[in-house]
Amino acid sequence: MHNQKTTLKHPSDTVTRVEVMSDIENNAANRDLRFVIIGAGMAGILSAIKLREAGYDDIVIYEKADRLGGTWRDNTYPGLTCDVPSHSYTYSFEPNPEWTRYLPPGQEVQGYFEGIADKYKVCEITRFGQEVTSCVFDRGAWHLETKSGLTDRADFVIAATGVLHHPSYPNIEGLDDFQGALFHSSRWDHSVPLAGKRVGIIGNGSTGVQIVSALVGVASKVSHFQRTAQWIMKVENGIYTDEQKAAFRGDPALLYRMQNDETYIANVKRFTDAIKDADSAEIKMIEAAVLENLETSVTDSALKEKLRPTYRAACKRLIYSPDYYEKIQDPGAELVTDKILRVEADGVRTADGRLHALDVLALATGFRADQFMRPMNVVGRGGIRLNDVWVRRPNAYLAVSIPEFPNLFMVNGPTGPVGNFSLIDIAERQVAYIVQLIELVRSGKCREVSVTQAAMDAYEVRRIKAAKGTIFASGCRSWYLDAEGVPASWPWSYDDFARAMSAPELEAFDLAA
Ligand code: NA7
Repeated sequence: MHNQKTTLKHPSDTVTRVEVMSDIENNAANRDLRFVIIGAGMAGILSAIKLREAGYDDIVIYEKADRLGGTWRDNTYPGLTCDVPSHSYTYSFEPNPEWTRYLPPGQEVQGYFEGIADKYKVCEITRFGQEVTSCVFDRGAWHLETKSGLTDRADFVIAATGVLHHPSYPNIEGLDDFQGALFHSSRWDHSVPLAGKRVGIIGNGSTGVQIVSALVGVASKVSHFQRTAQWIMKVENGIYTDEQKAAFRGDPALLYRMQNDETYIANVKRFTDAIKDADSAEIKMIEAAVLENLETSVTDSALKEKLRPTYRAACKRLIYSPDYYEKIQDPGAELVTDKILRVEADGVRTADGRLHALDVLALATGFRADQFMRPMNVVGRGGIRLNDVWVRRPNAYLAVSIPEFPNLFMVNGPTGPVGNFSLIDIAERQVAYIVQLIELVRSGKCREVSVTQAAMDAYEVRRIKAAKGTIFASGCRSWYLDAEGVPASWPWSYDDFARAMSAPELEAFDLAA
């Protein structure tokens, strides 16, 4: 091991990069590195597959639940649908000819991940029912402890703990007084009957909208409590016929084209370019399409006004729905926009004095998107605590690395791209980047790798400045915003992200011996 800093100038400096790679190939001495991956959702499964592919075999995944799947395991609410087209919501190396619809039902996505985990024998290296509570860096290694008291040591930790993972419960008076069934949308209680019942749903993000669409016609009455009108884009969710699926199965080139749909990719790029400019034609097009649909689909003028958003489209995450406007006009549905005063034994009392009598109340109130791997106690070099580092806002260099937390990387960590596109693609790029950083240790270039404080600070200054100019900061409340109202999502384009992830700029990293 040596102490010298590697001087790779830029990701496009291919000559130097080739040298790094051949160093790695020539140096097989350091292959007994141990890896802990935290979380067996989409990103954890991916990390395990890619680490093995890179030649590492001492890997364990700690998963707090008894099943893999992450968000697709936790969310089982009626109507659950991924808002990314199914063929784009796959690992690039595992296309799936069996998707039944343009936008996949949640259960199918869960099934997809279970199938991949089986194929790549991911469960064999997963310890289920093990919640990591503590992760402390000491004398060159990470020391982990789980809730049940299991301890472990690792050279590298990959936190694949998800973004929308910790339910956000609303601060509404009287929730405990409700005598009916009450649960968060991501903790749906399937033992509670819904047919013929009066169901209330608080929240109209993607989740609330999907639940309402699914329950109208099942419940005797659906009361949808809306605090802020949403931009809801009509997207038909067509089925793939047996003939189409057979064609996908029999023609890998066709399946590849489905997976890499040029129109969809172009739309994602246009969209991510547009978020940098609230006056872009793209955002105006989205607004025009949504408002036209509102105009033509909703007949009652009072309801139309209640549904009309008063801020810019894409400020909050855009909602896709084939039928929400139709469903909310059903005689069995009511959009309630009066402020919620409190929850009482029999239902929800609104500011107009009305009691909305309910048997079931679902809280589709979103997630605490600023938690990431917390509440885990994560302690880096010299006893530095992640909770203290993140006291103002969670952050990480390019969403991946934190100063003084060597050999710990995040997938879908803070400030990464989250938006109306596939997080799988984002995670694949991040994992490829992380594997390149790990290779620096395997090749003997260093023992510890983490971003320098200077690079982190410069990144944050640049990021926050850019973030304040994005559509996300154009005047709405959303889970994209941190406690100071600064958007936490990647503020640049998709291409910028792909470029940043193509190879680490080694000058930004502290490569310690
Ligand atoms: P979101 O998009 O965070 O939506 C949460 C919803 O809950 C939103 O409509 C909020 O209203 C509403 N909310 C939150 N707290 C309250 C209180 N106290 N009173 C009334 N209404 C409240 O969560 P989702 O689960 O729908 O979607 C999360 C992501 O999952 C989504 O973006 C996709 O990526 C998949 P607000 O708009 O803040 O007025």
